[in-house]
Amino acid sequence: MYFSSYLASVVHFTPVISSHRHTQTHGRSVLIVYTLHFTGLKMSRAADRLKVVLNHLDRSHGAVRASFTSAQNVSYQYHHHHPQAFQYTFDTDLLTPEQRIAYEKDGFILIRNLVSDEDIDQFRKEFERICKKEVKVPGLLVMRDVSIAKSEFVEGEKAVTKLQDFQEDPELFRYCTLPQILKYVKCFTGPNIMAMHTMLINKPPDTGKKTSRHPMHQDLHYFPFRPADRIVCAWTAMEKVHRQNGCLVVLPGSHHGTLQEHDYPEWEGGINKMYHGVRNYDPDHPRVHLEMEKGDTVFFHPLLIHGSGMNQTKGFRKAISCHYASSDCYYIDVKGTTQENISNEVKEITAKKYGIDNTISFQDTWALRGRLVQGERTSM
Ligand SMILES: O=C(O)CCC(=O)C(=O)O
Repeated sequence: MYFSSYLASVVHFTPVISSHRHTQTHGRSVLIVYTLHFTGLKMSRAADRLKVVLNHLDRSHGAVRASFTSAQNVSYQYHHHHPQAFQYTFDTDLLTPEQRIAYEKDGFILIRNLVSDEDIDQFRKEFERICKKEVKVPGLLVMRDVSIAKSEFVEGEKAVTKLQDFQEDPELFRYCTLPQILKYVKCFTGPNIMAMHTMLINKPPDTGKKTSRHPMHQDLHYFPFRPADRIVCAWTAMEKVHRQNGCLVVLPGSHHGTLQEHDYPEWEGGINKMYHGVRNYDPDHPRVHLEMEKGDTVFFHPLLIHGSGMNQTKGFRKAISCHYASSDCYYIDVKGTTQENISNEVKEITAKKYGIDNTISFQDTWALRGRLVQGERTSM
């Protein structure tokens, strides 16, 4: 289904789907045969481009055939094992074929200069107002670095390392509704979009204890909703981020794996609250450091293993992010799964925050936070 909509973005065609078509499954073999009817020169160029793109997608197992006839019919036979054909993205006429394939293959896509300086400056001002307690936001979780929290009193902005759940702050929440962000989000979630999880991360200069690091993890560990492929994170740099101030580090392609066990890493200098790390991952897996300019935005899959390094500068490294999910997603029960540890922790924190007893379910803590930002609230 996703594959056909992808093709439709490149060329206008009448798909004739043969009986060989196996749709999206978690199996490893996909065989799709499409017949495309092209209607002009532009279409042929698009077909050439598509051929190149499909060839990039799979070399060893792929069989991409294009044969033009006098009626300008093109037949593609596409048979591959890895990665699956368009499991992770929808066609919305926005992503180029190359961008779609990059996300399918790597699990992230970086869009430069997506959020304006003016917007980011306003988010920064709002963050300062919150830190100075000029604004009180219901449900907001204000977090402090473990090494700063344990040391001398530090005032205001310098004490705060993360704001979480800012959905009740109209100014910060404006980030989650920016049309240029939602346009991309729709490519991953489809048209019904919920903003589920909001954060402004103010990574502090490391105190020497290496606590400013964020351990490698998969965000899905925190989420009791599925399917994972209909969830995406948008993370926007609020200033230049680079290796020195602890940019994001990702393991490309790790979203093809499953959800791993997570827990607090045993770090000598301590570890921040709720910073669970993935227990086992291949330390030799290639890494990409996402160096970004102010306003650049990365969209990534919730199974992508990622984290961020130590902030070795004197400044606070700021980023704003939102996790979106299709409102067609459904809640799952995490009892007896690897997510039980985080579920208990979140329930406890939420009960404290809202002054309720902790009979609240993990799913309810998310239903409380989620906000529809586009389309219809169908299930979540
Ligand atoms: O901004 C960062 O340093 C990492 C954020 C992150 O991965 C998270 O909070 O899940």
